[in-house]
Amino acid sequence: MELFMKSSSLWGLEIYLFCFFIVLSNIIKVFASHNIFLDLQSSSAISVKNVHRTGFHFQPPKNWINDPNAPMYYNGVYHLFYQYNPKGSVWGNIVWAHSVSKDLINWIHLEPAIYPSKKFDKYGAWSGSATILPNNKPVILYTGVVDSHDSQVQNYAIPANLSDPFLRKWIKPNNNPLIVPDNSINKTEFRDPTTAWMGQDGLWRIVIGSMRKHRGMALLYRSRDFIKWAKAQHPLHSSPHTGNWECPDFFPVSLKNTNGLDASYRGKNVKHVLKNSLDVNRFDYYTIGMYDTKKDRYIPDNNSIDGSKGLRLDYGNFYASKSFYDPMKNRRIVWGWTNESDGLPDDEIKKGWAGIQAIPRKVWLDPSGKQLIQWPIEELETLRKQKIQLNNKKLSKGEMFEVEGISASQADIEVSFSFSSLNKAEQFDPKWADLYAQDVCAIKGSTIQGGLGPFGLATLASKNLEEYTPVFFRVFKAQKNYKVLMCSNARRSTMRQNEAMYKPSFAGYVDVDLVDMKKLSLRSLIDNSVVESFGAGGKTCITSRVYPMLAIHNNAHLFVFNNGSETITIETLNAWSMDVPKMH
Ligand SMILES: *[C@@H]1O[C@H](CO)[C@@H](O)[C@H](O)[C@H]1NC(C)=O
Ligand SMILES: *[C@@H]1O[C@H](CO)[C@@H](O)[C@H](O)[C@H]1NC(C)=O
Ligand SMILES: *[C@@H]1O[C@H](CO)[C@@H](O)[C@H](O)[C@H]1NC(C)=O
Ligand SMILES: *[C@@H]1O[C@H](CO)[C@@H](O)[C@H](O)[C@H]1NC(C)=O
Ligand SMILES: *[C@H]1O[C@@H](CO)[C@H](O)[C@@H](O)[C@@H]1NC(C)=O
Repeated sequence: MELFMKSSSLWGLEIYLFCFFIVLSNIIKVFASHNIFLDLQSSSAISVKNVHRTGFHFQPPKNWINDPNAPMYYNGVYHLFYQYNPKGSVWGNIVWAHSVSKDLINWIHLEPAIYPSKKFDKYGAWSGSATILPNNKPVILYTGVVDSHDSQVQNYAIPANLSDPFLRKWIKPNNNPLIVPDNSINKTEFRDPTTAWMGQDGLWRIVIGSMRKHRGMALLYRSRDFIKWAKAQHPLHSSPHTGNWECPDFFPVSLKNTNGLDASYRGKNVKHVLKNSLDVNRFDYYTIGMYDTKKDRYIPDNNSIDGSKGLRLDYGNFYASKSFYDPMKNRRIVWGWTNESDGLPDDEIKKGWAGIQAIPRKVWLDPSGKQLIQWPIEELETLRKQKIQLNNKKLSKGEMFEVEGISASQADIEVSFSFSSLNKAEQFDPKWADLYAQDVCAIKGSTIQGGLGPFGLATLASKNLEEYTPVFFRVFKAQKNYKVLMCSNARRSTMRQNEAMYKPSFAGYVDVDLVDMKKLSLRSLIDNSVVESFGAGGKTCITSRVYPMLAIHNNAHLFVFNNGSETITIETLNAWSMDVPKMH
């Protein structure tokens, strides 16, 4: 039930629970990546046309989707599998849907690759990852559910025909399951195997997400032949009070450049990243650290903390992410699931679809070594159409102007802001030190005028700002340094009256040194019901799902605003209408 605990006010919480139990008394549990509504999971879509359907984000023609699975590049083709309900638009009946692409933008949807059928996955085929074996043979590891109590095992699947360029058919050999939990493991919290990597000793290694008491853990397994797996004595890493670790992702990053590295890369000048999706609060957290290959343990750097005070891949709606190494362009790419937040399951049934994948992002280590950088893959730029550009425009306090000449409901906009001094930055209240950035954004929204900021974009806005989702910066002076808050605030995103509508003031801090460079950049991908934003070149990313009533299609507007007393200069602004890729 932790899902409901995030309602911003107690009053909202009561209403939420109230509606919930009236409308749907048969919610049986909150599990894995979803609520379960038994009577709805096979209600098929009434229709799929919907004003909030996205234009250029990945989604199938209809129905529910969640976690991205086993992304990979194989013989000229990118593959994306994902958790999918073929029968309806709430979670249920999960299979591995399969789509292929030459450019990660235009997609062909194929038949499901894996679906429950055998003893070892009869009750579910859940998330997993792909590994390309050295003989250029892909193999998928995934979690099978073996009984109605959600007991989990790990299985493998292989392509039926390696000459089929799309690898349409997958076989689940009869020597499955490969891994069953031993007595020390809670078999209902044992899932989401990673891509395997090979150590110097020639053994393959994977981690599997789990928990003991409330300690989240990445259980380590080793194998010589990919078939017989043995659990290592210690997890690769674990951390108390973090709850179950879903969808772990473990990969090396280069200290030298932005190139990606294969999971098995063993060289100098690398750090490692461990990402976990924390079931308790539904965000994707990561640490940066050192992989001690002798002890087979991962040790986060001292300034990189596990759990909900740590770094997030995205400070908004982004979960169950998974990365892969793309040998074609020598980069690492991360996919993440962005769920709906427009209310009750009834709304999803009316829409006929639920869930999208965020735009794939190239990911690499910041030169500071302290955090990752993420940036939309360059292929996205092929969808850019009409462009408008402007330079050197000043915005004084309270000023706002409209970005006209592009489609504001489906756009890519990049702005770089500068200012001449930090003197007007507001004081950072020491009481906020223990709050999440999101709570500070709730206190200091875009309508509360400030010193240096708030300034940024008002996206998916109605003409008179009855509705809008501001994405903005606000600079504070703290005791020792400046703190840069980046917000993507959905509080005023829709006029729709729906108590279950989730309208969080998502926010994160941006680790930049403004003393030397008095500049901040912002890029937002706006797509009907998504605002996916990248602050300071991808240091802080925030994705919001919003459901405007007025600011739709041609009635959506896009503004740049400044509500701080320090004058802001827009050094450059480039914005494009975005085309719709082929997805069928
Ligand atoms: C495997 O795929 C290739 C290429 O599509 C096809 O020509 C061949 O007939 C397939 N083999 C089988 C056994 O289906
Ligand atoms: C195993 O995990 C489930 C789900 O989190 C929990 O309800 C149960 O109490 C756990 N069992 C043990 C023995 O810890
Ligand atoms: C990190 O902290 C540990 C324990 O406090 C200490 O032994 C170690 O030297 C520190 N490492 C670095 C790189 O500061
Ligand atoms: C700026 O502040 C004013 C005054 O509170 C408010 O009316 C306006 O909506 C704010 N602008 C934005 C984009 O939030
Ligand atoms: C997405 O939906 C919102 C609103 O219902 C929930 O609060 C989130 O927990 C949920 N996110 C995930 C990853 O399930």
